[in-house]
Amino acid sequence: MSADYQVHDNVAVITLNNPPVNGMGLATRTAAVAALRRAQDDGAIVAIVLTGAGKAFSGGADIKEFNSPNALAEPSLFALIATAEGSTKPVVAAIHSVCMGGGLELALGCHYRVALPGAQIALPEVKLGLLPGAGGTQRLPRVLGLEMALNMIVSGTPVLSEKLAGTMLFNEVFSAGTDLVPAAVAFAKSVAALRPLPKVREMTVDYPEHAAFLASTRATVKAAAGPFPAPLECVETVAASVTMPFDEGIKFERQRFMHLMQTTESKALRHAFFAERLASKIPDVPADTPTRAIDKAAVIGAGTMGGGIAMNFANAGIPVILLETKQEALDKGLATIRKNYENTMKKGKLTPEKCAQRIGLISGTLDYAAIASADIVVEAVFEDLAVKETVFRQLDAVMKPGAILASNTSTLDVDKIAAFTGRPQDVIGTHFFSPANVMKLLEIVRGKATAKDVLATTLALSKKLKKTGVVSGVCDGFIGNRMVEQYVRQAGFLLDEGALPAQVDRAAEQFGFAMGPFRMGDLAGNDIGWYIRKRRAIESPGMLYSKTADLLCEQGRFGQKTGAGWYDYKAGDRTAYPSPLVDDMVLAHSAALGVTRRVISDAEIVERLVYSLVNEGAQILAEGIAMRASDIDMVYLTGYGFPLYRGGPMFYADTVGLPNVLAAIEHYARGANGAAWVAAPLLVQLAADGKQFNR
Ligand code: T1G
Repeated sequence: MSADYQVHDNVAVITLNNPPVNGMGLATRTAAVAALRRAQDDGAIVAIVLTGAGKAFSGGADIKEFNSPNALAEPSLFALIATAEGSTKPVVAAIHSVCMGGGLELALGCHYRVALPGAQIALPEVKLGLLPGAGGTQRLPRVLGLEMALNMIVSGTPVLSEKLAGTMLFNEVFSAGTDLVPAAVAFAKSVAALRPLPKVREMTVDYPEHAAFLASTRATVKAAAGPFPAPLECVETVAASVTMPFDEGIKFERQRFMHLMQTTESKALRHAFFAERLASKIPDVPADTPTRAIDKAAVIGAGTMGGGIAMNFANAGIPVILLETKQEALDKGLATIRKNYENTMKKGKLTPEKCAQRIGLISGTLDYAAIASADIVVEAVFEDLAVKETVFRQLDAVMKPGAILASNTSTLDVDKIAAFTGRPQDVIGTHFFSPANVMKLLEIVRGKATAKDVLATTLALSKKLKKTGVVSGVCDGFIGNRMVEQYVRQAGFLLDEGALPAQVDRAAEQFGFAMGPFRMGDLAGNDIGWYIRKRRAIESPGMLYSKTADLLCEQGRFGQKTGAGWYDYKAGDRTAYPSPLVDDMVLAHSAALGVTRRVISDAEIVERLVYSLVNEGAQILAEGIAMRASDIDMVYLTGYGFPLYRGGPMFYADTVGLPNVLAAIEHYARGANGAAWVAAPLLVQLAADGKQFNR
């Protein structure tokens, strides 16, 4: 059943029961309406308590249902709310935990609301590109006032129930430890005879100067919303709570909600919501796989990556030992970590206590013996297999049995690294993205021998480190970097054929990338790609590249770290200034190639950059390196600055239509540098079958 029914002392207690968060799916709505009617029809019942089982009162409408007919099937959420509000017996919402979205809207339709402290109260629909679509924009302002309601709805941020005590939202917020249902039953008995039954819809919003307030809010929200339409729609619908009668406001809210449901931006946000949660599901590793305790960590290498990785552990409250080979490097690494924390504290984003606590969790050593008892060790040394071999042989010799041996390699073969040890089952790739203490993405590279509990432990650890863990198989570059190589190849060819770095970056950034390929190279360091191209020229000769990136590196223009790269930089200023020297180098290189440069449209630039990701992603999917297209989307949304409102490269390709993507790829295959365009068989097949990547 999706709604349990019990009677306590002539009070009906209805418990929403649809694990994991009592999503208001059709079955739950149907059962709840039936239970309310049953209480209504039972003469012995004097009042009704509505509550939720498990970890939530309700997490809202069942977003898994959104693209199915059930979402709009009767009884709708509206009908359920109307049944509660129209009851002739008082309905008391009893809230112990998460009460969000449609769950809060249902509670607002009840006559009374009581809660325990610590419950997360929110209308987070805006985070899904929506707005509260079951009366929330009209009822919340009536109980919290225009400003507080508007803030909650436009931000979608939860507020703890005790912070809302004393408002009209809650009639009671009980003290911690109260047994909620008996207390709610007692409250229901105390109001059972009171009439008229209080209805939020009959209240009014009192805000005399609302026009001026709403005008300034519109301007602020419009400026902050960027490409997302929902925030401004939230403002307009909440405004209706003061400018329109209730029923008209409801109609307006419904109309705007249905509009937002159809927007690509909302579909992309809903896709990302589920993709993030799906990424941690591994078909052959059951969710209840036992995990190893991770109470102590170690990191090898105190450079930029090693220091950032160590901070992740400290931020999660896990003591971590940083190992270096030279005291000077260790001291430098620890000093950088301290500076990072102190800078964060100076910005007011970290309390002095937390700053000290985190710094206190990080220690340093030059001695491998000092890390032997760590539960996990993450190697973050130079990206060279020989160097990694030395480290892993040493780790194999000293680490306690059962320790997880992880490599932060960004491209190298994790199976080869595992083979340097006598315990390949304990070896795994944990590819953090720079800056490691900031970027959410963690590519978890599963070796052939990686044990299932090691994988499960690493996935659980990624959650504890507040990372988005995405599992990749072993190949050169895993998911993200293997795709970005094709993206950067196209960027180089575009220079040879007629574009300049600033134009390519501008087109990419107008598409929504946080940073175009050349600014990205200057930030990460152009020498990293240079080194990888040299390695690949030996390992897999014949891969065609533009030579411009090599010409740039031969001049030592590695990017921000050398004060010059694709762009010029001024000391202490991270602004990328187009470089006449580089532009001349590009023009000269085209001439040396005998290429007649042509004007290239921004549209072509975007297609070639994005479809190169899509095409390689299709290949990665077909090879089983990525388990699902949405995992590839998560990699690009959380690690490569792909625009969230477009849902990731594979989702974006689905919205463009795979036949259209394929046609464009076939067009570019006939043009200059066309050899780089070999349509992935999976893409060809899906396009032919009229299917999508994210089915
Ligand atoms: N519908 C369906 N499934 C949901 C869900 C929902 N609303 N919320 C969470 N889940 C699933 C989630 O996919 C995961 O599934 C499991 O629950 C645990 O989630 C008309 C239309 C509630 C704070 O936006 O913010 O109401 O992976 O890992 O960290 O106005 O989930 O286990 O299979 O996140 O404890 C508005 C979204 C909907 C709330 C719990 N509501 N959810 O966090 O667990 S739109 C939301 C959350 C709406 C009305 C409109 C969080 C949470 P699985 P989790 P958690």
